[in-house]
Amino acid sequence: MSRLILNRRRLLGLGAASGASLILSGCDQFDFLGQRNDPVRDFLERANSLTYAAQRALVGQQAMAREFSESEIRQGQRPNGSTDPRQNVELYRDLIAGNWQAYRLRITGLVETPKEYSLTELANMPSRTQITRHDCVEGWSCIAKWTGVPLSRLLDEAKVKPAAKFVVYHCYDMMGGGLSAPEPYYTSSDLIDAFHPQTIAAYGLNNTPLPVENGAPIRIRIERALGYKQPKYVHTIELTDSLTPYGLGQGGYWEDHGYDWYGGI
Ligand SMILES: Nc1nc2c(c(=O)[nH]1)N[C@H]1C(S)=C(S)[C@@H](COP(=O)(O)O)O[C@H]1N2
Ligand SMILES: [Mo]
Repeated sequence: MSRLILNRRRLLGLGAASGASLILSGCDQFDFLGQRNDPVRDFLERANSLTYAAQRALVGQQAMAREFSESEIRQGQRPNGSTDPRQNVELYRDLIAGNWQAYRLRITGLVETPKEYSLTELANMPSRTQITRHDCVEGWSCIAKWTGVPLSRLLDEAKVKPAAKFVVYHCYDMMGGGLSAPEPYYTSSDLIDAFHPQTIAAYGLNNTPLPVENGAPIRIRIERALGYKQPKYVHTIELTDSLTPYGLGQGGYWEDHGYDWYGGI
């Protein structure tokens, strides 16, 4: 553990004095990294310089989001934001018309082996099912049951390159329009959240195939983050070392419009 701390301090460019608050004595001390409002975690986020190796080393230390029982599912998942990209995205309309045969989930960017998966391939991989609570910043929550492939598995198959620091989730649906130019929805996470055991590429909701209104055919669940960090209609997952090239550079559609990048609960 002391080597990890040293590495992190070096990565963050901290001198011995400025890093004083990061000097920790045991593994238990790392639990704070699972608490989203912790000032040290905030500091690490702002530093935005943890490498792949350093972020992976922290994955095991992460807290799990609370899981619920079947009886706590009170209603269907309330659709919000984009609910039907068929209306303005021809490609999406065609994919549905073709019964998703042509759909591929792509893993690209800073990976050794770019990958693409059909829905059938994803459905045949080991899956994870979890009942969690979705919290939207607009002031509502829903408990729902999500089924999908652990994202860590897909990322491991693609072999994330050491230079990667962020994962960008690209979606089919277009936001804005009217007076502003349409912008595709996207969001992003660090590698800690991407490799978290509850982070899944979900194709099932409450024992049915994921409906269009909730993000068919694939949405990513990042269970310890707010609703806008749960991208629907995902077609591409891109590993990168910088969020600057995407949208307005803040790491997501809502993030570009003022929401916090971290979006933790
Ligand atoms: N592609 C895409 N993903 C999105 C959105 C969106 O508009 N488009 N809205 C976000 C917001 S703000 C919320 S609360 C949830 C809503 O998911 P739901 O429709 O399944 O409830 O999706 C998030 N992911
Ligand atoms: Mo939301």
